[in-house]
Amino acid sequence: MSRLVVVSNRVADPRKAAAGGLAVALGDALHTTGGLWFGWSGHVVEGGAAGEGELHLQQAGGVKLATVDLSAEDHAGYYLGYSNGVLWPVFHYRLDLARFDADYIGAYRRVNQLFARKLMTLLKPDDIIWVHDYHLIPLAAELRARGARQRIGFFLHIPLPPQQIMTAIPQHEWLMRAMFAYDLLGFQGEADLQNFSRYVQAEAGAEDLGDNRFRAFNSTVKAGAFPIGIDVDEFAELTHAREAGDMYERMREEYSRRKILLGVERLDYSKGLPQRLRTFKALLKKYPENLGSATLVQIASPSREDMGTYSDLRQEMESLCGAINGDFGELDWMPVRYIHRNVARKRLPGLYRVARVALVTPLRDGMNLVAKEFIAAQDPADPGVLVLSRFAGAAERLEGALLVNPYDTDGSADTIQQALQMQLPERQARHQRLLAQIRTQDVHWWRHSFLQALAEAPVNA
Ligand code: ADQ
Repeated sequence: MSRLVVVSNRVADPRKAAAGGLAVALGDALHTTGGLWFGWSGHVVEGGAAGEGELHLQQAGGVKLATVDLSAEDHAGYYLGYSNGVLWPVFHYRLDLARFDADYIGAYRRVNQLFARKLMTLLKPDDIIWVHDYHLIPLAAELRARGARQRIGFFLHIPLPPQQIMTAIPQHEWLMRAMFAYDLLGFQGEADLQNFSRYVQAEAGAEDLGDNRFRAFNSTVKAGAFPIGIDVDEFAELTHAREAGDMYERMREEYSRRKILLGVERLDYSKGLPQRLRTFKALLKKYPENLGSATLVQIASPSREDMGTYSDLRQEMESLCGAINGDFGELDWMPVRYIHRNVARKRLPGLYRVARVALVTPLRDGMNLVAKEFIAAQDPADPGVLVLSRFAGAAERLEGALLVNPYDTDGSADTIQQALQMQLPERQARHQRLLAQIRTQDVHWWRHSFLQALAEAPVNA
């Protein structure tokens, strides 16, 4: 069996509980093949030379972890700059938030070259290489330039926008050419795959060879939609563990006379948080029977705090929450509980289970795993209702959720009211359908189907 090599911006020790479902799922595959996980160490070296970084090797059970430090200059240009200041906003359809600073692209290339150089020293000829996400689009091209002949696959965790948006990136042609150095490109959904197909045919004159194979720049790449899932059994187990149980009991006691609406995400502008608060305010105005009862528990964990757009969002959230509580709150009822912190992974299921309605309303999201975790954590005898944005990748397949357009404040408020009013038989029927879906396409299915497609793809080397 070939060894699996996973490359991603950050590396997690798969043995640690905090690592999360993705790390555990990749950890399984790495473990069985005696694999290697390569990425940035998370260390930023002040005054370090650009394009240089020390390589650290560590054994984590059967898995080898290889990480590289970054100089402060590279971190600023590659991570904060090009990855999160250009690619993240543009791929989430937010051209207005992109900063096309000419220095960023140099750092992005430099770090991908650094990774390729270091990784080459660790590769074996029959390795299978799986590269993850927007930080590393040119990695395969850099590896190929250094002689790598292994199979290389890429999975994009975030959306791929339509051609008209992609082409606003000054280096979009270079990025597109780099994608053709892979043997397999995986996207979250059919919409992303279609965007890719139209984009490469229109901009590169790529030939559609059928079966989602495209030929351009003297290479052939196979593309596919591989919607990521969660480990449903692991999550169900977490739901019954002590930490989740404690959380559930505490919340149930505290909110015994209320209906909890729950939001959980990183504080990111793609997640539609201000829009959600405005919708909640509209709900209270339009359906006053919710006054004194409906409580929005909004957990938003700190994310990319050293970027201006994120601190602006933090301020906006604080002011919106304050205004709603000030206008609608009573001495014995606060409409919004806003917590700007991480919740321990083991406690999350308890929170999901106590919620009557989950609000998963991103403006744009590759998939959204919170939606799936919420479903997995419900009590099938008395499940909560999932209100899901039509712009989350998850909406392509989660039939049974109530879909909303998060830009439509009034319409979304109506749908939330419908969720709050939904009777038990309908809640149960919807939940059953949702649970069946997340079980069919869980994280193991995702990994197997991607790796199988990669093993079958013709190699570009
Ligand atoms: P994210 O944008 O981070 O992921 P998501 O898919 O929802 O979004 O995953 C977030 C994970 O972090 C979930 O497992 C969730 O439980 C956890 N989490 C979020 N907020 C938390 C909090 N406050 N406290 C504790 N845990 C929290 C990117 C893409 C998504 C895609 C995933 C996986 O943007 O579209 O679904 O990768 O491919």
